[in-house]
Order: sequence, then C-alpha cells, then structure tokens
Amino acid sequence: LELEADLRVALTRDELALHYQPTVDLRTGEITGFEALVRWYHPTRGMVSPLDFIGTAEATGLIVPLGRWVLTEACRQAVAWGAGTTRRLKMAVNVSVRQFEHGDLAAMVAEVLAETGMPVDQLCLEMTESVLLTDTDENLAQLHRLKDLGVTLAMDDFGTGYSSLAYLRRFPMDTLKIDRSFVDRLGGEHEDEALVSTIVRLGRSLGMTTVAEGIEDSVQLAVLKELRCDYAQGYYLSRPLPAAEAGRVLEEGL
Ligand code: G
Ligand code: G
Ligand code: MN
Ligand code: NA
Repeated sequence: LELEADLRVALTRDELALHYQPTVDLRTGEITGFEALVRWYHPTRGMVSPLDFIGTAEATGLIVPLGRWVLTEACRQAVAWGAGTTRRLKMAVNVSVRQFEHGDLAAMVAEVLAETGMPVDQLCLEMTESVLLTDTDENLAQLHRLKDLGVTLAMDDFGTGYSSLAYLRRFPMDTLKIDRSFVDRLGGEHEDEALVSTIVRLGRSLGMTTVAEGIEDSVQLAVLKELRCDYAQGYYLSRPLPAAEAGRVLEEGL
C-alpha cells in the first residue's frame, strides 16, 4: 500500500526514468535499436527495480498511466536520437497483459505516436506469452489493431511459457525473443545448443526475427552467430544504460 501511494506520487513527479539496452545485429555488430526499461529513483529507498513495482502497478491499474508514460518517453527519445540523421533505430517497449485489459491499447499507442512524431515502423512492443493465453479473442483483436497501425510485435521471454506452435501461428508476432535461461546453457558446462538452435529455426520457419537475450560471454555470442540468430542483447554487449550513455554508444559504438 505504501508502495502504491509512492508510485502514484512518482508518476506525477520526476522519479521515473528509462534505461536503454542496445540490440545488436549479429551479422554486422551494429546497434540497431534499444529496449526501454523503466527505473524508479525513490526519494528514500533509492533505485527500485521494476521487478519490485511492476506487479503493484499491474494489480492497482497504475500500469496504465505508467505504461503510457514509458511509451511516450521511449518514443520521444527515439525521435531525438534520429533527428538530423538517416538512422532508423528500433525502440522496443515492454507492455503488460494488464494494458490489454484496461482500455484500448492500440488507440493509446496511436495517440502517443502522433504526439511524439515517432515513425510507427520504429516501434516494437514486447509482451509475454500471457497476452496469448488470457482473454484470447479480445487480445487477438488488439494485436491485429496494433499490426494494422504498423507496429512490430515481439514475444518476450520465449520458451518459458506455454505457447504452442498453434498459438505462434495464430498471433501476428514478428519477433521471438529467446529467454536468457536458454542462452545461459550455451557454452560452459551445460553446453546445450539444441534447444536454442530449435527456437532459432522455428522462428525462421515462421518468418519471425529472432533476438537472443542475456548474452553474458563471448562463447554464447559466437554460438548464437553460428546458429544464425538475428539479434542479441545482454550484459556482455551492454547493460541497460541511462539515456546520455546510450546516446554515446550510439555515436561511438560499443
Ligand atoms: O530491467 P530489469 O531487468 O530490471 O527489468 C525487470 C523486469 O521488468 C523485466 O521483466 C522487464 O520486462 C520488466 N520491465 C522493465 N521495464 C518495463 C516497462 O516499462 N513496462 C513493463 N510492463 N515491464 C517492464
Ligand atoms: O523480461 P525482459 O526480457 O523484458 O527483461 C529484461 C531484463 O533482463 C532487464 O531487466 C535487463 O536488465 C535484464 N538483462 C539484460 N541483459 C541481461 C544479461 O545479460 N544478464 C542478466 N542476468 N540480465 C539481463
Ligand atoms: Mn523485454
Ligand atoms: Na525477456
């Protein structure tokens, strides 16, 4: 309850910020975009992880204004980074299944794109498999409305939930983000390439782009290149960075 009250206040003050984690093209090594990750600088608790407040935000409905703030800030930043350049950076924003249930997500996204001047093809929305499993028909309709706008849709943490092949075919997803628990098993003592290889080929056969999450060493990076995964993120490439630092790696490379 205290957290809820504080979060309400945080939304009206300047306590939230986004960090940006680069997404790297595994063929060229270039940064092609960022994933926006929210951070809360609490006046007394210090930095609070989204793991500790997204759940509260979802339970209280505060995820709706919070989600709108995150989307607006991420789009504003992407537009700023693109200004005066020919860069077409992709900006990925996480959305919660609760944002599908409260109000018209596609309408909200369209408003924010218009307000910020963000080109729609630069926006990617990431969601977990829970979106595919609850209120399926209404969520499916929302996903189609988002697709009709021209937004890219990514399945986050892929492999940890229950989505079957049938679900993947039925929902208009463009990208599979391979959960880091699978990337963890590449190289080192576990040495289990089969699973990641299968997911990459599954994505490709469905016409989807694949992104590996949570790359923490050079061996994992090499294996993913060899498996012809398209993109990668992870601490080995870059941690999520405050906007100023993210702007710098964009200019200077990783
Ligand atoms: O960045 P970090 O690893 O601390 O994020 C922890 C979790 O919080 C991740 O699952 C991430 O997807 C989620 N998260 C981070 N930012 C947002 C956001 O803006 N909206 C939602 N819904 N989840 C987020
Ligand atoms: O659920 P989602 O995939 O959106 O969560 C992304 C979270 O993963 C972010 O909070 C980010 O800080 C974290 N993350 C990103 N790269 C790595 C990594 O290489 N290792 C670990 N352990 N976490 C990572
Ligand atoms: Mn994500
Ligand atoms: Na993920």
